[in-house]
Amino acid sequence: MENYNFKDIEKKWQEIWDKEQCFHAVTGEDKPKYYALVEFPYPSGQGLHVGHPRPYTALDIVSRKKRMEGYNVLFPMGFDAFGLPTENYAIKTGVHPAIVTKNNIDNFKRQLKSLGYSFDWQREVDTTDPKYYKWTQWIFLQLFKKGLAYKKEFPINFCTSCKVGLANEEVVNGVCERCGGEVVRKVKNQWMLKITEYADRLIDDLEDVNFIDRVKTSQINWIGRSYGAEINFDIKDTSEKLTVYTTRPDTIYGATYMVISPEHPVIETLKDKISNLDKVLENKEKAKKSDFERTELNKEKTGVKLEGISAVNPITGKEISIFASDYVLMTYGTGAIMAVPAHDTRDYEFAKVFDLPIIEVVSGGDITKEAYTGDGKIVNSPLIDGLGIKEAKEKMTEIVEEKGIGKRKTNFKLRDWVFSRQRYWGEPIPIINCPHCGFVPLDESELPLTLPDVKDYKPTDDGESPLKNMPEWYNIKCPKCGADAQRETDTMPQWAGSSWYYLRYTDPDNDKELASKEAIDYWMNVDWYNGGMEHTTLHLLYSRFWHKFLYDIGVVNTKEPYQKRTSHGMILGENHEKMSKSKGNVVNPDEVIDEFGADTLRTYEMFIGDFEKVAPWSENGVKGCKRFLDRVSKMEDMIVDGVEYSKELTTLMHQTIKKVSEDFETLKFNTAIAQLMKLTNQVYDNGKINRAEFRTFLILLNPVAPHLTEELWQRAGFEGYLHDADWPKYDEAKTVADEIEIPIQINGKFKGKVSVGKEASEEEVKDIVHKQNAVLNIPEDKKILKEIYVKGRIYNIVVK
Ligand code: ANZ
Ligand code: ZN
Repeated sequence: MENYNFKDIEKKWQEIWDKEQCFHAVTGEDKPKYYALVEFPYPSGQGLHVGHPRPYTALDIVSRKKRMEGYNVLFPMGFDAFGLPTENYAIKTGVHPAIVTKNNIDNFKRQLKSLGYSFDWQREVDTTDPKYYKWTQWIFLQLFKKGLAYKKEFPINFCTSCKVGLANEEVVNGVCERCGGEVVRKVKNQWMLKITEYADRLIDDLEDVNFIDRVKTSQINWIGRSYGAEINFDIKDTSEKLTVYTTRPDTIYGATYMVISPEHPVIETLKDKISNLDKVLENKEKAKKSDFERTELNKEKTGVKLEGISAVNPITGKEISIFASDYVLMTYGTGAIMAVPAHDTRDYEFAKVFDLPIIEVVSGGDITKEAYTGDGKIVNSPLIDGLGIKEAKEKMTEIVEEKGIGKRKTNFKLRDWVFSRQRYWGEPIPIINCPHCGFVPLDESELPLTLPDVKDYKPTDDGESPLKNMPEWYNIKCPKCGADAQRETDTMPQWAGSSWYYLRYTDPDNDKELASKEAIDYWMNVDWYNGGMEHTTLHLLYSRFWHKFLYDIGVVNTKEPYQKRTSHGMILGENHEKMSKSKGNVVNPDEVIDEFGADTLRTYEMFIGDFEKVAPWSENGVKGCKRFLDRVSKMEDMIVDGVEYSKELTTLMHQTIKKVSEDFETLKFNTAIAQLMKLTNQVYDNGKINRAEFRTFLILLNPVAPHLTEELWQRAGFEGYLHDADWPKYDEAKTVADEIEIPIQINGKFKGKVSVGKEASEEEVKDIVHKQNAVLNIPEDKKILKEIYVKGRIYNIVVK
């Protein structure tokens, strides 16, 4: 091949793969199955980003290799197409989001196909297709029927710019994750999902899966399980109690005051006794900020003392003051704390502002300077003095339980999942609100409940969904009692559709079930799931939660959806910054493919660096990969006959098969490619490659550069299609060279090399060295004093 004509070659093979449906996975085939999954994209108007091909190529490599190893591989693709950008575009242009979505999906598909992925396109899913979201709604109904979906007045994070309620995780650094707009607290009646019921299992079952450590850690931290106690503090001269949650019952002797959240209900209960109620209520008004702002460590501590009431420390019997401050959240623990300023940084700062007593109860620090949060022995605490923190915690918990003033308690940072969105472009929530019957689920036979056409996609002025403008849609008779009732107008969050899509791929056209039992049993679990680090808290948690629920109601057969989870690093612009339009450093994959070809883009993105780390784009790097493939294409001119590996290349062939096979499984795509480049260089040095070697080489490179290798395979006249070939095997013994090169030194100076058997004795080596006198060139008058052979390393000669 003179010119590596990638355009024709790539087009040709993509058409063949498509026409012959080469990568269609058949359920139930009598081979071991392998399910490889990548996160399906949100089909934005911008099209594919060069970040997408990194994970997609990686698992395409894995999938292609697994097929050649004899697995029945499921490698599906689809679109997570509900969501805000499409809706915002619809608001701006008036074009129906379904049309925008269709166009965007078409564009994404064209781009994905132009990259030559071995996706099974027959199993494509689209979360906005009523045939798909019928089952998203069905899952919601099952959650509702099991009491796991409920509606609650809830102070939510409300984005003032998107005019939409946000889950905690959509609030990043106090602003809206999507638009950067200001987020305020707003009380709204919201659908919630009880993910907290699964909190323990979501942590404990991580034991049984193979997720990379940082992914496991992000799940565990997000759930935030802590062990402690709830302890009751009497409010003096009343029958009321304040219950606190503490992880440090061992420090109770140091609890010199209490703090309640400004929203705590005791304020209402005891309003007649609180003499400065005005100030207390004013403080409550001021606390309407995000949890993030309220708990920031270095934020100035503000609050107000509740005059007229006080509490009693149940262990010391001392009277202590009660404050209300926004650093205590109503949404965590009991909304009240016992403050231990000597050993808690926030309490310390607060005590300094309000000049409150600080009593050391753990030795080891200097509490005149700062809170001591380290380890030490308990002091100033008669019942537990001298104990370490761990034993003291346990002992104090027992004491508290014996005295009947508290109990052991496990707490979680994880909150229930706010499942309502006041938006149009999402799955309608299939619930009817009847004045007599309350919330009535839509009959399952009426699913899917499809989105009606609306005139305007904007939320209403008071932030309700555009469906709230459609009485003709939401007015309905109650299915239970026939009274006038209303449909729910909130829609589901984008997280809904992606919480179970991996199940739908197993049986995407089923209209009787979300997927057949046969398909689920055959394909699940997902063997390997790769996706972005940014999805390893929420998406992963939500889908694991739904999966566990589906397990509990007998729909799926496994406790966890994903056996293995890995994450790739982001691809940055050439200037090492995140790619963005405003920075002008965005690379368009279409342009790269047009100029260099899909195989080059694939090779480059796999060669770009350590898969798990961020990597800056480099045009020179792209060109380097193109040169490599050009060299590969010219290898066909160097082919010589041979049915087994030649003596010169045997070792390198076995080494390469071994390295590539292992590296493709362990995210080391870059070093696998480097090894293939090394082999290529050797072939060029030798000026030839035999058919057996070329055949193996093409198989090894195929998962990375599938078009070029298929073409070369066909041109060389090898049997069938390359992607159907068997993955080559290596012989461990042959990965170590039989012959090794030994440098010769005379008086410490390098004089040349000899080639010897790797197990050769000193005598044999000496023999060879002396036969090569030309290399040594020792003058007649010099006398050899000593010769030393360091086995396998070096041959030293000392002359006089
Ligand atoms: C006394 C104490 C002493 C505490 C000490 C800590 C250190 P994690 O580990 O995150 O669960 N706390 C409890 N409820 C709170 C709320 N609603 N808002 C703000 N803070 C709250 O943290 C539990 C600790 O956070 C609890 O233990 C409590 O302070 C505080 F040396 O109680 B601790
Ligand atoms: Zn009714």
